Amino acid sequence: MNLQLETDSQLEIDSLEIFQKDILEGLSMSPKKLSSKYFYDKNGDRLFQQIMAMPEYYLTDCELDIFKNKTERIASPISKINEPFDLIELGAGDAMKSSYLLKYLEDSGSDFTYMPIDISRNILSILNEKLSLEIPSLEINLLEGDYFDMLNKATSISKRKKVVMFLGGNIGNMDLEEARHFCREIRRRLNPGDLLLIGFDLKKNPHTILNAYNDAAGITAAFNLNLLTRINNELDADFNRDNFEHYQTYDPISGACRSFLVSLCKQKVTVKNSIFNFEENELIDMEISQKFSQDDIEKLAKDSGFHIITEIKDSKDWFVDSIWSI
Ligand code: AVI
Repeated sequence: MNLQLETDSQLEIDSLEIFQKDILEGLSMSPKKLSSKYFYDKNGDRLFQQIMAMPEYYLTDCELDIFKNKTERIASPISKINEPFDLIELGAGDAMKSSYLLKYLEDSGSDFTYMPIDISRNILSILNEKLSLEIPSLEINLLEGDYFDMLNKATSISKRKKVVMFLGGNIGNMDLEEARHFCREIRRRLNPGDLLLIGFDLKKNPHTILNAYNDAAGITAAFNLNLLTRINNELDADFNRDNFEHYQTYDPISGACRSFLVSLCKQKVTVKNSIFNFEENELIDMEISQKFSQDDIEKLAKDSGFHIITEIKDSKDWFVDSIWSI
């Protein structure tokens, strides 16, 4: 027990060091950049829950429509794996969408272990409790940590076939080069017969997309500004949130939906004894939420060594879950 606590606090120290290094490096870049992967502290998690419930934010409902109403189509290529397999979900959260697939596979007699990967121990224990009640016969192996560390662990634990899922349009929070690298890294860990299921938000009416990230209630703005508060709290910094404003763009040609914070005045900010100067109207690049065309998805699959075996869209054709094999 003590050993476990020591390991946990060492993990916290390590991740704080990485956080500090990334933030200081990002603020030294030109243009300044902060990674949206750091949006999700406790308050950020709460704000993201609010975003998912906003009328403008369609992504969650679209993918839920797929998992809830087209479960059989999602399950079809997975059910064809005629041997025991592991179903690994990257960033599983509370498995709200995947639970429909898990139930379907379990009810139809598939022999599999569900391996949710998440960095949040809290969310994994909530998920475990929820799934144990909803699908008591489901075999679950919780993997807490970084995606690739845990994927390595999963591939070393068992040599069974693998189905890897990456839902929610999270692939869009990487630029195209990072997404290619990410998919290639997954590819390296898979074998023939394994599958990868990725959720992509599709290019659509640009107003619909921009509204989803530029909501009237200002929750997305608060979600971005919360990272400044997190840096203040964890890295002894003195960002004044009132001196920054959220600015969102969408380029319908490239599909890049980007969020920035704009410095409203010339100002200095101290983070861990380093001073950063901001000009009036200087930007911090905060997040990309890339939108995809069918061609973009095909190119990404091909460039990272996969081919698409099936795709399932929601009833509005706004979001697609694409299933790939190698
Ligand atoms: C988690 N991710 C897919 C969200 C997105 O749509 O890019 C994060 C988000 N950022 C602002 N709103 C939602």
